[in-house]
Amino acid sequence: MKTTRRIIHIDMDCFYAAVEMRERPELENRPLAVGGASGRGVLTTCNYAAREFGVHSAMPVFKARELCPQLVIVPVRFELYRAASEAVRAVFARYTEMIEPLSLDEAYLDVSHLKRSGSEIAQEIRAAIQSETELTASAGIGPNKLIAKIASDWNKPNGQCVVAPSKVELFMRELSVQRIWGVGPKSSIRLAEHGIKTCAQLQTKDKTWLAQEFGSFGMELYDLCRGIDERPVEANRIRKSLSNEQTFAKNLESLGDCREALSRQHRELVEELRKNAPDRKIAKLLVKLKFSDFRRTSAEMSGQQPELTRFHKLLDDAWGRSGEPVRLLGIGVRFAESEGGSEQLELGL
Ligand code: TTP
Ligand code: MG
Repeated sequence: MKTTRRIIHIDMDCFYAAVEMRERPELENRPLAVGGASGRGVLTTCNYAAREFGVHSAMPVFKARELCPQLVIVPVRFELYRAASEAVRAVFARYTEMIEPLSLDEAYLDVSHLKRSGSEIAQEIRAAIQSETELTASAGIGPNKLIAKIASDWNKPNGQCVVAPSKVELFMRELSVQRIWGVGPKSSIRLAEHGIKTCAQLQTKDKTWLAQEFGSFGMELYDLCRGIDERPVEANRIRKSLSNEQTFAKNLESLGDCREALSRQHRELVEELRKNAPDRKIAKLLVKLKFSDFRRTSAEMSGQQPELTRFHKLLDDAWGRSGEPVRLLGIGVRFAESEGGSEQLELGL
């Protein structure tokens, strides 16, 4: 018999932009974006006033300015967001030890052991976050990670959504397959070719078909499209690697463009290593690419020092395997083996 779990997924609202508005109240009611300073001029995120104009994260600055000429764009101030993130996690820690952060602004909480309802707990956590950090958060409450994460998006910003176990079937039925964890653009295109857009449609396919189409992920999909997800909330995992990935609003056409982007991501990676893993021994350096046709490749080498020249060499190798433009570039390190868990932290910058 499986026990029923209660998982809360918390996601801060327009996180970097919200912190900037808190720091500069005069910006509060104006369309505001963060980022845009880096080489290719892409926004990291924006507030909800800016979203009304159609502005969104990963949008090139020139496009955002076209849509919203009065947009205020401020540079990223990572230290501030990290401090805010720590304050938010301190609130979580008062409720449960089972906290799995996914990034600075989101985390899963397992509150199965608590007596009160998940909804009540989420409400209280969000109120505490707001009074202690002046930032708002949204929450999803459900019987597993999959449902909780999808639900936290439902009543954003500053809202929450509960999906009781008895409501899972209904919740999944109309859900777009794209909402399922692990279903990327390539898979959703493939599914659409078979006339499958919703989870209900995907539920009609048997395991054999799913395995043929998606390999081992097909077995996971069989469960996920039914709202079944047994992944535990993994607290305190030891990070095995640190990486920085970026999907580009406009594909990188040349090796030169890739090198430029890689250099920028390298600076961020080194900074993150200094802050977050100063004592860890590096074992491997890696670069990964996703091309415009969605094929992926990666290259890695042994190495203890994250030197830019070595990453450039890896990039050259990986890039040479395809003539396609690049839509995603990742750079990272794997740490030397240490005891315990297996977290991979994506900065997603
Ligand atoms: P998100 O939770 O995706 O976005 P958000 O918090 O800005 O807005 P929402 O209200 O829709 O949740 O990401 C959290 C933060 O992570 C975001 O404020 C900026 C940063 N970020 C990146 O660095 N790169 C990205 O590609 C995205 C999407 C976000
Ligand atoms: Mg967020």
